[in-house]
Amino acid sequence: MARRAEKLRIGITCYPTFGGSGVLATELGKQLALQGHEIHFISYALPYRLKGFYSNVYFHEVQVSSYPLFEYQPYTLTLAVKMHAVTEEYGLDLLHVHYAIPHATSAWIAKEMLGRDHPIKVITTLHGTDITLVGAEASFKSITRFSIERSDGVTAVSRYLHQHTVGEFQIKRAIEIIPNFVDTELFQRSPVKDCSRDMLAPDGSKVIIHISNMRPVKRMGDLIRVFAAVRSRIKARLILVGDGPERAGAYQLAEQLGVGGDCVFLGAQESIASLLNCSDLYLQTSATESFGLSILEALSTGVPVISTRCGGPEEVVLHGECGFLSEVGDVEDMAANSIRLLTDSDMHRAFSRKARERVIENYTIQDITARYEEYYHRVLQSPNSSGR
Ligand code: GMT
Repeated sequence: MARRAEKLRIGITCYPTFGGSGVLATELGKQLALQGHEIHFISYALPYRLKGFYSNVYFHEVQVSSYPLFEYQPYTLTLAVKMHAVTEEYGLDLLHVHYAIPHATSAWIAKEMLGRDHPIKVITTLHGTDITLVGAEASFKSITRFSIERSDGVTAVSRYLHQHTVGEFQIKRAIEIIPNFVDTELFQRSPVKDCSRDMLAPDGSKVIIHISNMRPVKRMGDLIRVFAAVRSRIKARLILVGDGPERAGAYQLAEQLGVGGDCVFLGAQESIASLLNCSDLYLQTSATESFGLSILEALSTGVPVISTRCGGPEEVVLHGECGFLSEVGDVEDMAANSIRLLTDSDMHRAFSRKARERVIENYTIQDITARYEEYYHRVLQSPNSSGR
């Protein structure tokens, strides 16, 4: 896709902690900066993927004030104030917010504060639970809908999320589908990359990996049961990366099922690429998943994927070609598919090759960033969301 020459000043807001939407937003910002755009991250903390210095990248910390009257800090407002200030000070062309709640609402407030004649545009990228769980709660639903309708541009990371948004919120406006991406240079099978496979899985065990923030939606019980069934047939280790409320329960269940010794709970890690580089299989058992960024990182590294049919993964994983899909909760099927892949080296090699090909053809950081750039220019040329 041909790149537009015009350089933009873009404010990006995301959750700075571990989580796919923050990762995606940060990598997008870094890639846009490489193209010469000026990027201003606006959040309450430095995004964790933004360690180090990057040319054309600025960070603006939202101060969260404490006042005895506030049991809950009004972050939505302080964020809006910072967006407004940064837009004025640096002459931003657009605010691109990731995860609707409350970022899209803050951006709308900032835009209103800038006044009717200000040319700023707001683009909201919907990521997942901002639509499927949190945003659909009664306490958020009307403001989520309002903020989507009032954004100048809206993108969703999968067809599944697009459909879900339109159905759940009766959205009439256009929503652009721009899928997530991965850095295929960083995430690739490499014999020289540090892997520590012997430490993770001594005595030639197969390595199954899972990466998530371990919330109920991930169905960690299913994950451990799938692994226990696999372990009863072959020597394997389950590497669990990330942390969250379901971690303790998963640990207990692994002990109960007698596979605790083969489950390695690593907690949050930065070196995901190295860990995937020494993995044989990626396992995910989610109830719903708008995309599944870790799936993409696994496929890019040539790691076949076992996943549930839970939305986005059905668009990314080609069933029977680079992974297998099962119904949500079908532990037996996922275990059988895992065993097939881990015991048939020809099948594993073919799936691994197809996985990498699939990512290179559809989900590279360069191609998807170009799609965002093209969308930015389209939105910048369109009339204001409120018809002004
Ligand atoms: O929605 C969440 O659970 C959090 C969110 C995040 O911030 O990490 O994850 C969502 O966005 C990711 C990036 O687009 C997607 O890869 C995840 O599939 C999606 N999570 C869910 O839909 C459960």
